[in-house]
Amino acid sequence: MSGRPIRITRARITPVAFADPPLLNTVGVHQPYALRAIVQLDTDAGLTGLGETYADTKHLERLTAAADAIVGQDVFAVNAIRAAIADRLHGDDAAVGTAGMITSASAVDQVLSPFEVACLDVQGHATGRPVSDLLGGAVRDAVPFSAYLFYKWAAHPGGEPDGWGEALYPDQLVAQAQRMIAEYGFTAIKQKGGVRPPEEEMAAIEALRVAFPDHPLRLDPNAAWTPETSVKVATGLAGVLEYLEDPTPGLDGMADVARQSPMPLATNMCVVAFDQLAPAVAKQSVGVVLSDHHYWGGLQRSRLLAGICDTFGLGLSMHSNSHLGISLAAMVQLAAATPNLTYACDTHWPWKTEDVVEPGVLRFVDGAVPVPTTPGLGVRIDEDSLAALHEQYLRCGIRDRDDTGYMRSIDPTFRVGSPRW
Ligand code: GKR
Ligand code: MG
Repeated sequence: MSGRPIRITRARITPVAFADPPLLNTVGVHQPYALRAIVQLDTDAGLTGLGETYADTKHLERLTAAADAIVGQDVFAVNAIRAAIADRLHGDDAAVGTAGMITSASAVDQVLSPFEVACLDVQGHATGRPVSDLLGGAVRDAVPFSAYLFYKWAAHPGGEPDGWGEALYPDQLVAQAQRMIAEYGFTAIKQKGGVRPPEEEMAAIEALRVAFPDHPLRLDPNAAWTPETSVKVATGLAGVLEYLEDPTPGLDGMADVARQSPMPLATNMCVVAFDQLAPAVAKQSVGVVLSDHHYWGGLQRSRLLAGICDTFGLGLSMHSNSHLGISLAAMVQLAAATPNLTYACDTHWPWKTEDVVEPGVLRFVDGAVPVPTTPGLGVRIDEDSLAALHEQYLRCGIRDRDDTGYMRSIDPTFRVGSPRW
């Protein structure tokens, strides 16, 4: 291989919208469409790399500015690309809530992420190696994911039922889990909470334990509980949960709960950026960090996070928002090359019915996605699907994720509180 740089000639950013069921969480309900931005990075070598990220208005504006700033950079010079993005965003880098409930992640790292993934995709194509090889090499040939259960309505108001049916009570959640596990083979279960009163959510977990005696179980109320409520739930579910995710807001509240909790606490809310790691370790707020390359600055910086977690004895899992195939491919390549990522990763995958990648490459076998071994991420864009989902974005009118606003358009009395119970 020659040492010639591979220079970025253009970064195309296409916002897309894909159908999303009415999944409930503590801040409201998913809108009928979820938004993503697809990045296609063209280079002077004729190779194009793919990336995927959020598509909220402010984030799109920053992506567009960054796309302009990185033209001419070498895809192997990710440090220089990050510096160019930081420089361009300087003065406009306040954290915004692009990921629903995640509000304090680094803007520079969020913007860098899809470009870094696309650079690695190009590097992989140029060298003939899968991205996992560029991250240190795969240590597993398939990446396990968990069944991600949600309380949900049967349909969006005025819309057609989505096929999954209503899930507001324990038996309905068990039915949801049974179907998801039958279809995908998941070997771990995550229950999204913060929706029903805590005792009902505990009953749902107990029902899942009876139905699935051997599946590790997790509960994530997205900081909906006071420390006192959190401790009650944690002690009530001793020996049942593998970890309790973000029961209460803030590093201090989490530390308070952690001291009294029989199981580890996990987070994708109070540790979402590098500067939050030192205080979290000092306060012993969490036992497990859920990584997410979309806000930790891409795959290489997520490996850096993994190293820090390893050093300080923190467990590592992986967070998910509603996403498409480019993101799943990136998550799989990263997880394959991260030895200490020992928990089954989160994914919203079963909830979506549309995509922008050619089908067939990403599939679930016994709850795990076999790691693509072809060059780059291993997925290819389907230009017709990309165009159709872009049209859908233009038509649907949604420009920002707003679970609370959508919920209030249906139930004007809906109140958000963290903590709520
Ligand atoms: O999609 O409603 C959702 C989730 O609640 C998501 O917004 C969270 O970011 O899944 C996430 C979590 O683990 O907190
Ligand atoms: Mg979470």
